[in-house]
Amino acid sequence: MCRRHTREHKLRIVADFLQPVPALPDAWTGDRILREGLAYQLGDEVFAAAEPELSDLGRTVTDARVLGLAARAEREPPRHIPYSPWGERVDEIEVSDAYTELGQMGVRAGVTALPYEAEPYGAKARLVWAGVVSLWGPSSALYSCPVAMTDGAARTLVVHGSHFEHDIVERLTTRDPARAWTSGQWMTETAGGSDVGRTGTIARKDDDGRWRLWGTKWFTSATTSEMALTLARPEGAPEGSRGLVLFRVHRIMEDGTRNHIVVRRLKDKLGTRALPTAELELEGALATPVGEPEVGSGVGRIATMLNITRIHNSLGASGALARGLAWARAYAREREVFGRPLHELPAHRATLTDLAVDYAASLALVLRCCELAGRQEGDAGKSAEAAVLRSLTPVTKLSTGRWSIAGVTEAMEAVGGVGYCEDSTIPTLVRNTHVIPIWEGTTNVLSLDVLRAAQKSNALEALLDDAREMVVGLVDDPRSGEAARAVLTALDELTKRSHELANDADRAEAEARSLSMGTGSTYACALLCRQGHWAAGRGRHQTAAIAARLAARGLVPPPAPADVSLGMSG
Ligand code: MFK
Repeated sequence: MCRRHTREHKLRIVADFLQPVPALPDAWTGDRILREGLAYQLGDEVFAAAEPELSDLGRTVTDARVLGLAARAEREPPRHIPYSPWGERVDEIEVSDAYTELGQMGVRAGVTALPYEAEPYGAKARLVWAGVVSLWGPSSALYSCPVAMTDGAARTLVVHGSHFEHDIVERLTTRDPARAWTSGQWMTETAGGSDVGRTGTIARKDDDGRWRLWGTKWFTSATTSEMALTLARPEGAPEGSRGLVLFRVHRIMEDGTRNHIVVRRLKDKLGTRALPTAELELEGALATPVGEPEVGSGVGRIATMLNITRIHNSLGASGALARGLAWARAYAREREVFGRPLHELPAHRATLTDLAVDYAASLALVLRCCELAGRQEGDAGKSAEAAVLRSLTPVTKLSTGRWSIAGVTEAMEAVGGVGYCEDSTIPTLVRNTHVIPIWEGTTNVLSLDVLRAAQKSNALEALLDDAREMVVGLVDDPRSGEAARAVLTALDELTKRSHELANDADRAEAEARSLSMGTGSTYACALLCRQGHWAAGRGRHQTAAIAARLAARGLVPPPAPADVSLGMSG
């Protein structure tokens, strides 16, 4: 081959291997599902008031600078510095300044403040906040984790704490990054991860009346936080959750000295790598009970925190789906295969449609949680709504968690080989999403929580009734009618199953997951039917079509296997 031909050949190979560059769109204007969901929930007036800040944030979170910060935060994992150069035990944890900057950006945007601000959104602040977190979260390199726990801690102190903690709540909910604190949530121990009743940390009261904690916390995320809420068992208190009390612990004391907390090591995790997660030894750490230290009140009080962090977790799931879908769409617009643009190929269009359905269903569930939570927080909520929220929170967390794993994996496949390569950043999205069903209670633990809520306060019945009310008037609607009828059939099936399980505890546990997943899909479909009907009145028909597709996929999974021993046999 002559030299000229060799050069042309090389150039052609380079050109063949060049991929067109997909650009993530503006996260607000590029996301019709989020815009319509918020418009529906907020109403015209509040939506118009909130849109400028949402639109500014949406533009920023996918610009090159912020995406660059997120990528750098992931590349620069936290570092544990156990000792000072002079041998003093310091247990400092260094995080990437890119990670810190992403957090400051969130704090300014109100990711911890908005739900605590009475003006200008009132009881709808939690919904506007959901919009802000939906935009910022997927670009935050998991700074969304400390934000979740900070919000949960603030709410817990508001509900169960004393007026002495007012200044702390102000620190946790400020928009000023220079004053802002974050909080951890130290629940997990080696024996008690899901089974928190097995918590081994002991609380002892000193002669001077101060409480000190002794024990090991095995998986503590955001370990650079100024404070944390944690459970401990006062000496002599009974075994199990009946003996636990909730405490507030500060990493650094008011006089600037370190509390008695040793960092054993940082965790080497599959994902969430920008986020410091550590094993901690509490060696007489000074702590303050949250509220009166009534023995046995701990789990009930930390549940206030869990119910908030589970909403954050669900926003993490829907945000991951949004980001995965945005990547898949951006790529499909650029890529040509088999002589046609990828986005025109029917098989690919069908796949992306189902991805959009999962995202819309996730977002509908979590926005409904925020609507109800906002009214409860503003004391405007009715008690029937409290029951709906009680079971909707675990149902939303577990459903969106499962959907997000499947969805981001599908998005990676949609981007093909490039999506499998680290420098595309899509593997980071996939890895980070894998924590979503694990922390804040696994799918099965949350399914058992749905049973607990059903048994203690008829909360599952309240949720199913709520869905029925949403769709009963829509059965003859030309666009939403068929999906509405499917919802009613699914509700009958779920009600029948839950009644059958009432007297068989073992069977109820085996069935809890399918019952909960079925409730998630059915309730989401009811919400989308209702929103789809509203949107159709404004000339937009996509949401009714999404509800129809969700219903056509089947709302209630088959019951658990009759013989549950197969998984463990042979
Ligand atoms: C993108 C952002 C992501 C967010 C990141 C956050 C990172 C955080 C990292 C972590 O900390 S992960 C660790 C999370 N750990 C868990 O989620 C624990 C999982 N286990 C459970 O959820 C168990 O269901 C639970 C420990 C709550 C139950 O334990 P028990 O000992 O079986 O409790 P029990 O006796 O059933 O309930 C005790 C009380 O709490 C009861 O009230 P009473 O005392 O009035 O009877 C329950 O009704 C109440 N309770 C339990 N769960 C509740 C609740 N109340 C309201 N809501 C709930 N969810």
